[in-house]
Amino acid sequence: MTSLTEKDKATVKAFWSKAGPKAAEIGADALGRMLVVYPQTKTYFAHWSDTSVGSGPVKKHGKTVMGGVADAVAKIDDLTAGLLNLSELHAFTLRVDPANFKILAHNILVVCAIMFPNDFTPEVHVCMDKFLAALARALAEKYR
Ligand code: HNI
Repeated sequence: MTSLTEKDKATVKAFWSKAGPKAAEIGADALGRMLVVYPQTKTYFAHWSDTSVGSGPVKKHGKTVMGGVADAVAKIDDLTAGLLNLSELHAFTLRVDPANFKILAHNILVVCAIMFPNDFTPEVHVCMDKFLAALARALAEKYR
């Protein structure tokens, strides 16, 4: 487990200043990919009318999830405390297997690489990977 250095945090914030305005688009694409490539994740969304790529619920929830990521960028200095409520929700109410956080994080990375070919440098890639891993750990906090 590697924690974020001050330089990592600055790199994440700088990349987010470019990617943040496109968060809804990133989220919809990443969530759509997750549901297609890892169909076991669809079980959590059985109450939706449609889980296919580009559908209304996927777009709407993609935006919601990225709101959580934006919040995490803002709370990057203490993700565990910052995401406690969200962790509680996923652990006790939604009962999402925390292994799925890594799967969604991976899909977010894939979409960032596709959408920002110039800004998503190898250095940014490493920092975003560390950040999303830390976010996944913070979301898993309440499962212990
Ligand atoms: Ni997640 C609801 C953020 C990963 C299943 N999720 C939310 C909400 C946010 C959120 C924000 C809305 C909360 C509220 O209503 O107060 N989720 C995040 C973040 C990640 C994540 C930041 C990781 C990057 N969630 C996942 C994963 C799954 C998941 C991997 C399952 C595979 N989330 C859900 C479900 C809901 C949800 C299910 C409720 C959806 C609904 O229809 O209301």
